[in-house]
Amino acid sequence: MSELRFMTAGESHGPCLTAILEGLPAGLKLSEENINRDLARRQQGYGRGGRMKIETDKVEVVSGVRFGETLGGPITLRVVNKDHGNWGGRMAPFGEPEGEKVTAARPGHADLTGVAKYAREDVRDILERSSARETTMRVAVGAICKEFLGALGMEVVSQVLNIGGEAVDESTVDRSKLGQANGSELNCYDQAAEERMKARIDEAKQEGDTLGGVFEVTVRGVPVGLGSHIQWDRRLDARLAGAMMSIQAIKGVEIGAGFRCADLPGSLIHDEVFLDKSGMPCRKTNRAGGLEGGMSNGEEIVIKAAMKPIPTLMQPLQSVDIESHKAVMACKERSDTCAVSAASVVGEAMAAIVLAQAVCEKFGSDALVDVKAALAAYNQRLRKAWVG
Ligand code: EPS
Repeated sequence: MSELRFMTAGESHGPCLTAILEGLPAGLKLSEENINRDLARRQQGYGRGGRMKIETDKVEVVSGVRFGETLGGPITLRVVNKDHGNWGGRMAPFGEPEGEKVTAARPGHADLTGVAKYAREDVRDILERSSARETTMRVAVGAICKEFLGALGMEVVSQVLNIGGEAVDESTVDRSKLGQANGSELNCYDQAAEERMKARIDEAKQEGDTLGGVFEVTVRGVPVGLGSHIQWDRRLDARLAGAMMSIQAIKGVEIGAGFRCADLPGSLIHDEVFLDKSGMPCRKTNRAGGLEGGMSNGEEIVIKAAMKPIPTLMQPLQSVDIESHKAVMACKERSDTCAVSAASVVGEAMAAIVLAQAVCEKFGSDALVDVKAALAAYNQRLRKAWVG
């Protein structure tokens, strides 16, 4: 298995968020601007709440990089929570507790199960870590992995397909434009659908409600044969699905035709194989979503993820108080009406991390120059086998 791994730390209103990424090769050029660009993309989106007006997430790289190049050692990243300054001593690591306890658990959040499992008496002890603010660090780590994949000719892009039932007409989307800035406030490539989505978000906000949706992540330029059919935990489709499912509020993942595979016969699902002009195998359809037998087949990898509506409702749902054990309405924390476009940026990051892991497994991870040479030699072998 790959040595590439990462871990995040930090509470939503603690002093800062941190990540350590280990296992990327040395010699990869990095720029803070590219990491910060993705951090800013994650913060944007129609329907985001007040917190995003306070924060301007900027990365600090405090290890593993020298003069803009990776050294091969653990890369430590930090993003300061500006809001921490407004919280006085309420998130202090030591000293007497300050501030009111949160005791009314929100249905749909980690609150109720978290206080039971960790024996806490303040829901804040749970919600601070379960908050999707943690995804800031996944995006920073993912931005670095994207640079690595980019150096090998791969690209990770995304689009929002559905918000609260307002869906994109996928037949009108020019897929070659995915990843290009188009002025959309929802990372959406169907303008008419975006207008409907925004109206739906306005309506939900008015009603004190929240909305989920669907986003899609596409990875282009993927070499044939990442992942493996050999063992369950080496299957790339399983690893990508798990990575998507690990994003807060994700309730469903599809690869390629996904659940549609259940309705259609094999003749309408499997992608027929042809020879391209140069004599290499190719496919004219991609219902497999670029993955067959747990391995990349060289087509675009296409993953969809469904996000549930955020559980913090301004018109709260019925719940229970963990202290008085009385029926109460759930607590109201400042929150977002909809964060599906933010989640699409997190989806890109998770896909990039898993792909970077799989690349390192197959082509090595000490020096970028050696990884590039191993990939080139492999592609040459495949071409030679077919074309001579
Ligand atoms: C988020 C920061 C949070 C929320 C949101 C995501 O900030 P705060 O709690 O200070 O408003 O806006 O988190 C949730 C909705 C949640 O349920 O955890 C972020 O940085 O993305």
